[in-house]
Amino acid sequence: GFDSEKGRRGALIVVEGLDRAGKSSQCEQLLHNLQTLGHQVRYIRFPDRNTPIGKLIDGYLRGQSHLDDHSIHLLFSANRWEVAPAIQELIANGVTVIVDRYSYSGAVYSAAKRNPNLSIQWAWQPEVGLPRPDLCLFLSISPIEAAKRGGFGLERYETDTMQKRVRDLFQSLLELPHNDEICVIDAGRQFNEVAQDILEPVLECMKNVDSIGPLRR
Ligand code: DGP
Ligand code: NA
Ligand code: NA
Repeated sequence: GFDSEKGRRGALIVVEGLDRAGKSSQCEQLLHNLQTLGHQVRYIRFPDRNTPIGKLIDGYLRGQSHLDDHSIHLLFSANRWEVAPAIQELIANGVTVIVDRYSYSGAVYSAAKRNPNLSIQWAWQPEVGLPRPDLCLFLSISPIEAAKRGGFGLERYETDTMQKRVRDLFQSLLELPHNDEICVIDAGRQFNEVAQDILEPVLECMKNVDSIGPLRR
């Protein structure tokens, strides 16, 4: 890494967005770009389907099991909590961590079910105390552009109704005044343009990291 990075912690960079916004490909590209610049960096994604909790989530998403809305919600959150100590350690050791989906997806996808006993406020509570991202990049894509990218897969949330609700809920989160660490990226453009628009705020953020705090209410 750079001499100037010695002793500095890594940054926690979250990438969020709708299904088909290109999150995973852009995360891989960002990983590559940062490594090429000599930074220490890791890429992780949620849900992490490889842990015992992740396997329950995977079965649910594929429609192989049915779980109460609260129950699956808490499993998604537990899946983040089980990885949280490793994230803290990487960051403390100067490694920047790129995270593909995090607490915003957690709150929004569950609230989109419109279960009257599962508000977005309720959904946010189990996230409180997780490592707080230094920067959240929200990859925004219009429904028209999303439709051009081809049909949905077979997983549980990949329906027009669900995606429309998710879009509206993400939008309402973006409008909250304290969410100033969120950077909206127009992901409907050429891949390389989007990648460049992601890299700039990430490098800026990495220059300015300070002590990491917990997620707030
Ligand atoms: P992905 O592997 O990124 O395509 O995510 C799988 C699906 O799970 C996707 O439709 C978004 C959804 N999802 C991701 N995280 C959460 C979460 O914490 N809670 C809920 N309810 N859904 C989530
Ligand atoms: Na997906
Ligand atoms: Na993805």
